[in-house]
Amino acid sequence: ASIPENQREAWKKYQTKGFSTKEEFEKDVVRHVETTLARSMFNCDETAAYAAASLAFRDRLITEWNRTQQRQTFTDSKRVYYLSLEFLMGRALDNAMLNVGLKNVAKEGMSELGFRIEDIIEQEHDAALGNGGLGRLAACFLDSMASLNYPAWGYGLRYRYGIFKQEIVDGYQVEVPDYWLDFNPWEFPRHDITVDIQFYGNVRKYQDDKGVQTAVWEGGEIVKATAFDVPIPGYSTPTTNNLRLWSSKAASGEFDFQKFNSGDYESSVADQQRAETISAVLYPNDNLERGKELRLKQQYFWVAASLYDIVRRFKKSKRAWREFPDQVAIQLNDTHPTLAIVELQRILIDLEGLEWDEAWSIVSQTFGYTNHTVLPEALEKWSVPLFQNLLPRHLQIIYEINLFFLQSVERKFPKERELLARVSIIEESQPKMVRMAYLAIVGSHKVNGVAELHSDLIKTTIFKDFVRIFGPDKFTNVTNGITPRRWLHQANPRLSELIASKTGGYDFLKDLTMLNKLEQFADDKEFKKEWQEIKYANKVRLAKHIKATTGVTVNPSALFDIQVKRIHEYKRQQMNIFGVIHRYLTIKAMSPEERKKLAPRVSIFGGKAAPGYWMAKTIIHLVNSVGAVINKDADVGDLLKVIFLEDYNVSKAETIIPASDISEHISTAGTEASGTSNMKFVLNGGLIIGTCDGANIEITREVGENNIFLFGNLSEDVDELRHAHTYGRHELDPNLTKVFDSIKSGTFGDVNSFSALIGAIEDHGDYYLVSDDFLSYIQTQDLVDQAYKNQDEWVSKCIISVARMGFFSSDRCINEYAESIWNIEPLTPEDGNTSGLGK
Ligand code: F58
Repeated sequence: ASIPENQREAWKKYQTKGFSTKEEFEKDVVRHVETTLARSMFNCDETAAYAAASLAFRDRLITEWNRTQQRQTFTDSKRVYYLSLEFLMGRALDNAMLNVGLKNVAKEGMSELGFRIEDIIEQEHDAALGNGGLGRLAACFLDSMASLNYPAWGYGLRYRYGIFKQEIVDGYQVEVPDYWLDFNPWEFPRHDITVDIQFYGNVRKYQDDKGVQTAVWEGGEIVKATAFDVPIPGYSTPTTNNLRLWSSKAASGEFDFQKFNSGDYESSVADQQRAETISAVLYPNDNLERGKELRLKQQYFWVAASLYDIVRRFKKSKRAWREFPDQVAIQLNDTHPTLAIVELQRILIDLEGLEWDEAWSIVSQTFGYTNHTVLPEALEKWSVPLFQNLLPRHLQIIYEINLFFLQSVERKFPKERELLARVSIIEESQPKMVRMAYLAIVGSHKVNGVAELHSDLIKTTIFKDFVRIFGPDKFTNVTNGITPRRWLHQANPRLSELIASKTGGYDFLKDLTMLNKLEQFADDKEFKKEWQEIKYANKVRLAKHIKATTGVTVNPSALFDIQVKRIHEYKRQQMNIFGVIHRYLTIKAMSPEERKKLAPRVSIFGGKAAPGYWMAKTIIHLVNSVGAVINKDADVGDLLKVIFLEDYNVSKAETIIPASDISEHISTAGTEASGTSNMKFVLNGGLIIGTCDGANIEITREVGENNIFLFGNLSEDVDELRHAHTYGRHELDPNLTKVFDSIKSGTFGDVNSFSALIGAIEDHGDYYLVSDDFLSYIQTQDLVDQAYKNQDEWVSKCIISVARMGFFSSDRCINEYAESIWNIEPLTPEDGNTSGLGK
């Protein structure tokens, strides 16, 4: 329904522009307090002030959002759709204020109304719809896509519960549900945009008069998907993109009235609840797949709704189907959305009547697949019987895809029987399994890893056969990046300001390679002093947080050594805490004179363990138990403190990361696909102690070997070492044995609690090579101590490192995807002047 020409003048006259001055902002805030929040004048606490300020910004964003969408529709440009089951967004208000360039306006406005902007920002609950790196990467990508003016949409699930809140009770992790939707001013419910999603049922095949076979998927159950839109503002651009999250509801509406009237109230409510369960909760596993039916249901629900939406938008353009890949690029964030490949093929052949080959050519040109792991336990597989029951038509199509694929392999490599079994999308196990990564490879035109080493590894290990089959050009690398807007400007405003003062304003936030201008100040006394002051202030801020949350006093002049990330054996937090115990034992054995020469250290840990990952929970327990002993040992005092920070999340990361002197990225070589917090820490002027793994390798190439503390075995040696552990004699490093002895003697409480952790290393082959790397780890930590003593040199290293981090902007990364995978161009108002309500 469009307004006729005659009436449009009136519309144009009152077109919303959104506030741009302090006065207009204040007016919006007061209006929202009085009307939207229905509060009487002057009855406003910090929660209400946060709500009103957010609503004022939301109004502005949605106006920009509308213009962006009109522009994209008008120019009919190719769009990219980023499909991710996780978007770890964190807080939105601060980001929105900075990206639209009105933080100062808001700050002064709020202050006139009686509030401190910092307190208002703190009111916001994180949007924590993700587990870790993969989800946060998706959030950084949204920021970059909008900041670079790409016509891009994110599609995800609107979980009612995000990643659980972690509490530490008596040293143990306790999970508390994260109900974050109580009040969320950042989403727009679109009750008019709904899609019916089908599950279960049967497939009936019949022939029409012309003998053409058609498959009809019928019966089963229908669940309704409703869209919720979250505006994504670009930094200092006219673009506000969209993140569309789907929420599930029973198709029948509130509840089944027939059942209700016939007295079956309970079961009518049960239907409703079963439908709502689909988008109820984020699965809290990080790098582990468990094959639960509800998870597959989530995947199909989200993928089917998103594809319906994408296809509907394409159809409005009235183009021929073969032009679909010129208009649409779909990126699969890991294998979780792989069903999209099957669903699009189904739409084209079953609903739109295309021939198989024509449809398949469209499908396989549309998709790109990003792999994020080589860990076998994280590769998705779904049991065929489960599939058969839930998505019978999709299973048939998968079998067809597999048949045609295997036939082509057979033609190319006629004599290689085992090859067919190895690359089959269906694994011939008991029960049979659908290998989602293989399906994703077969159905995409590009497959990429997320750091150079990782992309090489997938080509030579898990996907080796596919490189032979499809040729090497299908496989590529796009090294991850992070958005400097959130991870420098927002998290570390003072450092950002200092950099701006030396590089000619804030342009570096749009072109991060401009940081290289800092290198000339690496020996500038005045500059170094300011640099150090900022780091110190950031450490003071974290020390306050530590005091407030743990009660422990830490000295901000001590070296802050931080490892914050999901707890996982491959990430080796256990090696870190064993190193801390080693340090403790060393200090205890020293004379008071010797102790005076030591550099004081604060070892800081943070991260969640998957609720069912017992070994990870044991690591958390050990860290807390070690902290409890060391922190109250008067012998040690300030020389060593051990802190476990509860409930690590995006907003806490913004406080923690700028406060590091050294951060730990110490995964067993070849296991961490990329890592992205490594980039965040260095960008904030901290150095790294790390293994030759993931993006650490490229960080080393950029900042130089002298500015990073690398240690440990290389990925090419890992197999050999593991083999030796299993079949040879496996002698532990004597330093590690001493650490184990002290744990076993009860120094840190109940011995049995930690026996599995020690057992994994002593008796079960030390799969993650903790012992093999231990000596080199503690020796390298000693080098860190030495280096830190020379503050003058240390600060120069930090400055040089920051100056060389330009490569790791997610802007660079998104431009690479746009050029080599999506084939899309940026779109700004100059490119497409929209008539009517547009600019
Ligand atoms: C992470 N994967 C990688 N997966 O571990 C990390 O090296 C990389 O930097 C990052 O992706 C971005 O590329 C990761 O976070 C998950 O959390 C999945 C969640 C869903 C289940 C399987 C693991």
